[in-house]
Amino acid sequence: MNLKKLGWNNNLEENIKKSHICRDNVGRVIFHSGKQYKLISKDGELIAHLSNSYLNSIESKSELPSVGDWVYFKQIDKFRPPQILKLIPRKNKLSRKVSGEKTEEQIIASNIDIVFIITSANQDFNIRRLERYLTIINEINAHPIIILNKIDVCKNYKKYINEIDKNLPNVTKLPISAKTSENIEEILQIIKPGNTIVLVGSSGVGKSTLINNLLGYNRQAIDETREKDCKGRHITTSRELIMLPNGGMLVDNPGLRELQLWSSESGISKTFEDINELSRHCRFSDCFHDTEPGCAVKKAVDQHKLSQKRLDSYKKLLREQEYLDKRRNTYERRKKDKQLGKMYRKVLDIQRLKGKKQ
Ligand SMILES: Nc1nc2c(ncn2[C@@H]2O[C@H](COP(=O)(O)OP(=O)(O)O)[C@@H](O)[C@H]2O)c(=O)[nH]1
Ligand SMILES: [Mg+2]
Ligand SMILES: [Zn+2]
Repeated sequence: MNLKKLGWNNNLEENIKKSHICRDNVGRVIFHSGKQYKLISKDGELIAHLSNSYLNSIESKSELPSVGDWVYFKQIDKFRPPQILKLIPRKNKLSRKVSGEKTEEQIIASNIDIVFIITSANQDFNIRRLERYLTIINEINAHPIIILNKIDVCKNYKKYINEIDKNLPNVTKLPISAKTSENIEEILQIIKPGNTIVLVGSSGVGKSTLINNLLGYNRQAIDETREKDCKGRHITTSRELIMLPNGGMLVDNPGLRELQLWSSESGISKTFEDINELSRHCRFSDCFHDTEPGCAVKKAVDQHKLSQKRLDSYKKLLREQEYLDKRRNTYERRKKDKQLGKMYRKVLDIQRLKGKKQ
């Protein structure tokens, strides 16, 4: 197996050199379930287990290897599967807040080059949702590409393309049909050997159909039952790195329905560069673009140079970010308090033991 085809690069090479890790002992996570990890290495696929030393060394779940991560593994004795000993630092990671009340990070995939944002040319299409995806992707410095699918059943799909042009300038977009293979060639040209690509988008937009088309056989389950309401169900149950025949790797996604921002400060400013640029001309540097006098952003809205909806969307994402930052800070402080408590009790125990001995 050629490691470069799996995404290996100079940065990673430098990294293992510094840690004196041999290239024979690095693998990329294709899939995992609990402590069991399916890796692909120079010598092909193998199953490895997370070592106890790894588990003991981490402070939060986000430090566990996830799909797309590079890890250092070793066969310690021949009676046990190879052990994962270390995580090789990630270039980036796509994460979300775990669903529900907890403010904890859940990693979807790591070391990502490109994200395909799939939408379909029907009622699924929603500029605000695309903006949200873009914010998250820009934050992690991956290259976003909007894919407008199902153009075979939409006579006037150009109106969606115009909408993208108008609202999301400078974003690469591609109209396709995963079913009839229209423009599939262009997608294949985008994907270079060694590229890691994550597919995001609501369920039913055709992510699995597109993957099957690119692979040339039916690997991913497709839900035909709800085709009429265009919604689809989540039937992709596990996340996995899928190798394409011409090189390149894809990650299909189960359940991104409630995709929430995790960290996205720079992602917001990159996605809303136009608003950022305008705000430099506001009279007050901390202008909320609300009722302040001399607001250049509001002026642009009045002059129809910027849509009110885009401004609302920008503010909404900022508010969400702020709320999440606060919650995360509280969560992290509580975690630290817990750790301190644990340490304190340990010290007390040791002192007590010492006392007994004397
Ligand atoms: N007409 C048409 N239907 C498609 C296309 N791509 C996917 N579909 C249909 O959309 C439904 C959901 O597709 P699926 O790949 O399961 O979506 P996923 O939830 O995003 O993985 C299925 O009924 C597919 O046959 C397309 O390009 N054109
Ligand atoms: Mg699917
Ligand atoms: Zn302003």
